[in-house]
Amino acid sequence: MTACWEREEASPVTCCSTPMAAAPTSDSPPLDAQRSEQIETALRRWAQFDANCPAQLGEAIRYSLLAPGKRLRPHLVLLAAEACGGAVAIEQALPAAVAVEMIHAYSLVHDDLPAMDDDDLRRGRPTCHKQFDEATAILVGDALLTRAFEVLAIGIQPGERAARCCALLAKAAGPEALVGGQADDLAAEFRHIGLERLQSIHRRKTGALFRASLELGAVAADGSAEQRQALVLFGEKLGHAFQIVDDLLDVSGNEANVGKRIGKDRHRGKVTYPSLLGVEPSRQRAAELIEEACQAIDSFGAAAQPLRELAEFVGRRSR
Ligand code: GRG
Repeated sequence: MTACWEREEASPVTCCSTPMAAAPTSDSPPLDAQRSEQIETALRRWAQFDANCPAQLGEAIRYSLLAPGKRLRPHLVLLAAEACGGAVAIEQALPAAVAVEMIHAYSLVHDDLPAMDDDDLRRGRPTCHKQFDEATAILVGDALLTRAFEVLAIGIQPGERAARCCALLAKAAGPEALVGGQADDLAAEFRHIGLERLQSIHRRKTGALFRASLELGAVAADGSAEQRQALVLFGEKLGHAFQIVDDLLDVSGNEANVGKRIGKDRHRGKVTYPSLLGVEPSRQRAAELIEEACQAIDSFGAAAQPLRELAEFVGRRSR
């Protein structure tokens, strides 16, 4: 079977039981320009600090946070909120979109440090520690991590909903998820691990933030328990597919497109989906996961169409 996102890009596709007008290109996520602008404006706003923040630290925070990432996670937050509560819910969820991008940006800055993945290129630019210095990059990560919770605590209303958002994002970013996944990923370098271990690492290192993005949107929009569960399942499947595609891009992606060094997984002795399963079976698995993700949100009907289109982009992305 040919997966929805493997079909001819130019031809109209029917995928995840709902027809789409035309597939966007593999380079550009199918994102609403107005919503993208809302996200950028909110990120810029929350990346302003008073005079107590040293000028160079503020500059380095903005350098990393406002760099041209795809903003998949903040869009997922807003699309989940919209699916639950319509257009009015987008405004309510905006602080959660900012918070999750801050956690993501912090994790990239720290991952790039010499003690971790030791990278010099990120989002098509020198990594934070190359552009500034190592101590600054560590502090940028610290600042983004803490600022994310300030944004949620102040920005999400009412307070009880803000507390739920803080708790779920803390869990996703903590030792049982993002941090633990990263620790196990580093420990697995130059060691053979099986598929189950690989999936456990990526469920925590990559998947947890995807899952949290969808759940944050549902909670910020006060969605029902059924809506939240469906979106969480969508997030889990999508996060899994995203990581498989990320591994595939590390084998065959274009460095200029991807904006980071290619071939690093092999260089660092990392077991990946293509190294364990092979390239074609990995592609097939990613396609199945995208289909399953779309099925998980069937009950939303047309309200979740933008989420389905974003899922398909994740399957076909080239950056
Ligand atoms: C330092 C606690 C800690 C965790 C680091 C981010 C991370 C965990 C590792 C980065 C290595 C890596 C390739 C992870 C795979 C998934 C991933 C996070 C890819 C980058 O996400 P994109 O493509 O990035 O959404 P942009 O730049 O578009 O936002």
